[in-house]
Amino acid sequence: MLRMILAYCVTTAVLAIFVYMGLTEYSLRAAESGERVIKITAHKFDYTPNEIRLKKDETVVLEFTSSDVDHGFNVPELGLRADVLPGKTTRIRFTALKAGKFEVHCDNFCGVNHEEMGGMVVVE
Ligand SMILES: [Cu+2]
Repeated sequence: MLRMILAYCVTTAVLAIFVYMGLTEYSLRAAESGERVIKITAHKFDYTPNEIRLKKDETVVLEFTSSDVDHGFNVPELGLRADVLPGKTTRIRFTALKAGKFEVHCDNFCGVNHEEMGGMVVVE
């Protein structure tokens, strides 16, 4: 029994180290490659920032989080979508392949003004 508990603890610790190394590696790679990280916070019923400006063909890392309830971030014309959840950071590596102004809308029902929750992605 004691052996099983010990084996379980060792396995958990090893997995935790691998996960930690994976996350560190990811952050370092993003920083080394010089990719711009854009942090977006969703809250009832808006995004901060509400407008994101990108350059065409620029690869960025979008970091989403919510300060209250579950939201979505959906830009159908760019094929970009994320679940934006409280207490969790969602990262998406994204390259805008066309220029223009693209509407963002929340696609996870988040309350009375959900239908009005939106933003803009401007690709120059
Ligand atoms: Cu919402």
